[in-house]
Amino acid sequence: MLNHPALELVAQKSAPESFAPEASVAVLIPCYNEELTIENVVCQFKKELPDAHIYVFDNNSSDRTAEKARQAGAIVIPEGRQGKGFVVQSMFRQVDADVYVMVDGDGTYSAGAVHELIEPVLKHKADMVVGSRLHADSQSQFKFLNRFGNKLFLFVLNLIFKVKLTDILSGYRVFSRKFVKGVPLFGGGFEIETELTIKALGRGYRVLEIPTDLTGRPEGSHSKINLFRDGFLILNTIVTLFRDYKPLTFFGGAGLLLIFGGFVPGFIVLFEFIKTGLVLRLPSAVLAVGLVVSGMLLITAGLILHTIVRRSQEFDHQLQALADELRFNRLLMANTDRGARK
Ligand SMILES: Nc1nc2c(ncn2[C@@H]2O[C@H](COP(=O)(O)OP(=O)(O)O)[C@@H](O)[C@H]2O)c(=O)[nH]1
Ligand SMILES: [Mg+2]
Repeated sequence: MLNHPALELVAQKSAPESFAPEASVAVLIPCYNEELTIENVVCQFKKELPDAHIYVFDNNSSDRTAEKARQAGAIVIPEGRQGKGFVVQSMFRQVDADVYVMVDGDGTYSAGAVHELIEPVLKHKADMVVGSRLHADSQSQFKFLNRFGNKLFLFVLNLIFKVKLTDILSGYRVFSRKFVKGVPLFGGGFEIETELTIKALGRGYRVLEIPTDLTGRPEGSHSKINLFRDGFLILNTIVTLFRDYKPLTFFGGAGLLLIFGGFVPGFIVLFEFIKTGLVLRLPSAVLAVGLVVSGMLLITAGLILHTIVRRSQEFDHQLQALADELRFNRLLMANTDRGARK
């Protein structure tokens, strides 16, 4: 198990969750036209986790995905809004469990690895465990462009959020109930994994990566990801969440750039003025003032937003503490009831 030192920077959430001794596990499989593989995926997870409920969220598949999943013993739930992100939003809202396993329906992840991924959540050591396909200990079959795209986004995200993650786009994850019920998600498509990772970091949840292998899809099965459209959406999500979660760095950085940009024409005008006593380049003077004033405005916006984000984080923390207390009381009452009945 890999407990990444950088991830320990992530603030620990308050009171530990108290799962019942027999914690319920839900396996969530988002699916769009996966008739070739879904049966096998459901059967393998049933074998590994015989007590778990397996949910296949079928997103308007035009093939026999739903039928095959049902035959294999999964609970099939249809989702009308097309897109993996919308499906994940529905899964998180509709399914009730203590531990949630999310995995692709294309059979590219190993069901056998699920125990290693679940353990940290069961032992209250993590709120989100990510099966990392790009870790040095993983043996993953990636297409060249996919590997390149993954590494590029990884580099940008690690730089912005000052972490050392090894995979931000993995579809194999395990979540605690607190995470699933506490994180608001808005992404509709393949940007959902990026959103899950950034919001987990930004909101102080404990994130853990465990190396997992990725195998290729079988002959005739096709990935639904569109490199350019989805790549753009993922980048857009990183930038948007950077703005929302670190406004001072985002606006402050842009503001400083403008101010330094304004120094160039500003100094030229200033030196000429010192030498000749005249402002010979009026447009340069106006440009310099414009850039510096715009930069200062951006920094001010960053400072205001930073305070708002801090305050809302405090508010969020208090809400989480309240939710923890309610959950704890509910479990206590359930245990007392059980004891009284015995
Ligand atoms: N429900 C739903 N699932 C989707 C959609 N697009 C892809 N998926 C599923 O999401 C998982 C990951 O998609 P995949 O094409 O394997 O992406 P990749 O692993 O990045 O190549 C698979 O189980 C797909 O069936 C969609 O629009 N709706
Ligand atoms: Mg896949």
